[in-house]
Amino acid sequence: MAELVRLAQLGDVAVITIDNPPVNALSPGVPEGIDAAVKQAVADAQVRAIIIIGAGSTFIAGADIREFGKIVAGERPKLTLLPYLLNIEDSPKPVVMAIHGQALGGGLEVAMAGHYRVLAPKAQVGQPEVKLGIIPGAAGTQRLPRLAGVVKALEMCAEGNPIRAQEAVELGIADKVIEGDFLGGAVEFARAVAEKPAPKTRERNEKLKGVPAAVFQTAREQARQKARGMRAPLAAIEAIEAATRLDFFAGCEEEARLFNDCLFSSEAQAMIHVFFGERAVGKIPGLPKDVKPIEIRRAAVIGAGTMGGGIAMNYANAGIPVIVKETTAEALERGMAIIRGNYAKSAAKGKLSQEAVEQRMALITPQVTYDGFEEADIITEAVFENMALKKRIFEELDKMAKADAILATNTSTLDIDEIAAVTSRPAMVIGTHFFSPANVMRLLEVVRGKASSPEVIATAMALGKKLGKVAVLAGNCHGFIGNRMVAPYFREAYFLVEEGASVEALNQALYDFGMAMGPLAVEDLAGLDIGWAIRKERAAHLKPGVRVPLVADKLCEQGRFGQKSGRGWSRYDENRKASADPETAALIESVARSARIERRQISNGEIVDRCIYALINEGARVLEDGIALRAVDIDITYIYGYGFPAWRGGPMFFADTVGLPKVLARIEEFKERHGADLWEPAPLLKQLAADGKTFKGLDKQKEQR
Ligand code: T1G
Repeated sequence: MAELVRLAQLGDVAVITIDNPPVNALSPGVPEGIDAAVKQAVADAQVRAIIIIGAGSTFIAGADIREFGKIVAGERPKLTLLPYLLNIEDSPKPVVMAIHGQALGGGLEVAMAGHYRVLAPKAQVGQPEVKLGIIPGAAGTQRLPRLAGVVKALEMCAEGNPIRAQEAVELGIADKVIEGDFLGGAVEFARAVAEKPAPKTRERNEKLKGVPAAVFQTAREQARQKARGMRAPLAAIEAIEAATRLDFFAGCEEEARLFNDCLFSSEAQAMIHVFFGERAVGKIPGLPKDVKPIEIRRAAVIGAGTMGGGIAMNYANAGIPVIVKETTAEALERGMAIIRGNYAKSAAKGKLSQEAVEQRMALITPQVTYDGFEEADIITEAVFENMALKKRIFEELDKMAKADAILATNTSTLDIDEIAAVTSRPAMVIGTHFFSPANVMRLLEVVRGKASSPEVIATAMALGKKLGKVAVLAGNCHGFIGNRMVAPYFREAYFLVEEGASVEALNQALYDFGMAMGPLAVEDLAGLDIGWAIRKERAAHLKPGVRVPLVADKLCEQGRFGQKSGRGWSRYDENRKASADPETAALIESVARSARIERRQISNGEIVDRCIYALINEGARVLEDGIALRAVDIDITYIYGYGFPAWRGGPMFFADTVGLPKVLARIEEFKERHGADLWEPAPLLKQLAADGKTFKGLDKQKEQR
């Protein structure tokens, strides 16, 4: 077994290198290796100072999260870092932590147990544990406030975002940024502090004093807003508050109690599932290992509307020059003004410098002609959701694009094969379905056609990562993974308001469940006309006699398309603030009456079950049909594209948490009441429930094949 920790000597400085690729996680054997090396260096009379550094691209990315994954199997993870950190801190010789890449979670906790910390210019440090549904478990909530102060420690631990090197020095977390030869600079620093007293972080209590209770109150309120429904951020705040009340060791015990609370929560199981899921979706079984993505140096986008403009921004943000074509100069101007407006907002929030804004704008070339399209490596069509229009455009693109150019469509529902069939290069055609706003939403649904080549699939998946997206591969069917499943989710929302639930109660029930927004609020934001266009395209495919929603079309016929027209399901003021619309309520009642739909009291439980179980049932069908490769692909699609709460793990993981037999029984109930055409349970769901299996288990099985 390769040595996880190496000890070397540069004159009178011992250098301990952690080498556990790919991210130097604190897997079993690493803390023990560090401890042994520190003891050896302390015992060596020649050694005056000790450096701890990471091999490869990073310092330490934290505890080995795979260890947590074992919890599901009922094993208690080995997480006994604390004593090793005390040994480092109690070393009579100064220990300098030399951090390049990331020092995250347990990685920063190791670093803070050292006496000094030096950083490479691009280094980042952070406590991201809350993003896994847990909190720091190795004194991070006790040592960080001692170095950075309570307010910053609260922000770093409750939100989990890393900070850059310079800020870490300014806050007192680190001592110096070393430019140029990093190890050389670290050795020089170590020699300079060798004779100085080694400051122990646990004894630096000055920043813990006199912190008003309001600081914690504010942090809790912010956590409740930003991480709605989550326990971990509140637990992190509690642990840091304990640091201001208790001595170091008692504070560590309180942290350990809170850590274990979180660790064994379904929230943590769900978020660890999402962590590994986000990495698993990038792995495409069956794609030849040697397939090489095509390099994308130049891009072009058809359409500068909401989607086209956002897609162009993604390319510019990734440093890829992009042409944006519109049909008229007015439409182009409108589109470019929205793009510049979006960048201005980011600059106003301090997320981008004005110089960066101008650099990105300079990468976007607006035009009303196809000039330059012949040089693009990928051309993305982002026009209105109409098959005839998309076909016409692909016929045109096929004639002028260079032979090895990829032709991508941003369609959110339409048949990729039908679009590809109008070209002479169906192997180069693929779906790249971005989500609105395309420059913000992290999901990219890559849709393979039956002719899409392995290179083109690999390129689209790699491009997703380059554009800062989480790319999920979907098969070609109506609506692919996301929109195919969202149709029954919306269907039930429409039916529930027709049967008596108010628009507000329906939105609130799903919001309280954890969805970013209720379904009807989402539709008001996106525009009811999008769903209307899709329903019109689908009308011919509907089975006669099956119940269909009635109100949504009526609202559209009255021009009520949601926020953009000030009225939809709800009414919106000039600040787009929603309020109940009595006219909508009256319309719903009259439509229900004329359709003889019985109206009744409907509980929030029924609202959630019908919407979420409709989603899960269709999800099982999407899996059966091979449209999604794994259940986790569906989970990641819904978390990054449809506002499904990550702390529930996604719809399929959530179903496992509830228990498939229970989900199935509830669906059977709905089938009984609303008919098999709407609620026939998916065969896969029935099979798994009968076999006592889970969707996660199914993924594991596939992985092991
Ligand atoms: N444990 C195990 N595996 C890990 C890992 C970790 N901490 N971090 C990454 N990996 C795997 C990952 O699954 C992938 O595997 C490969 O490494 C490359 O990762 C005690 C309790 C460091 C910013 O939350 O944020 O410490 O897919 O694709 O984009 O209080 O990984 O190749 O098989 O993400 O360059 C806290 C988690 C743990 C940081 C690098 N730490 N990692 O990003 O590569 S809890 C974290 C990251 C803790 C203590 C507590 C990122 C990264 P595979 P990657 P990347």
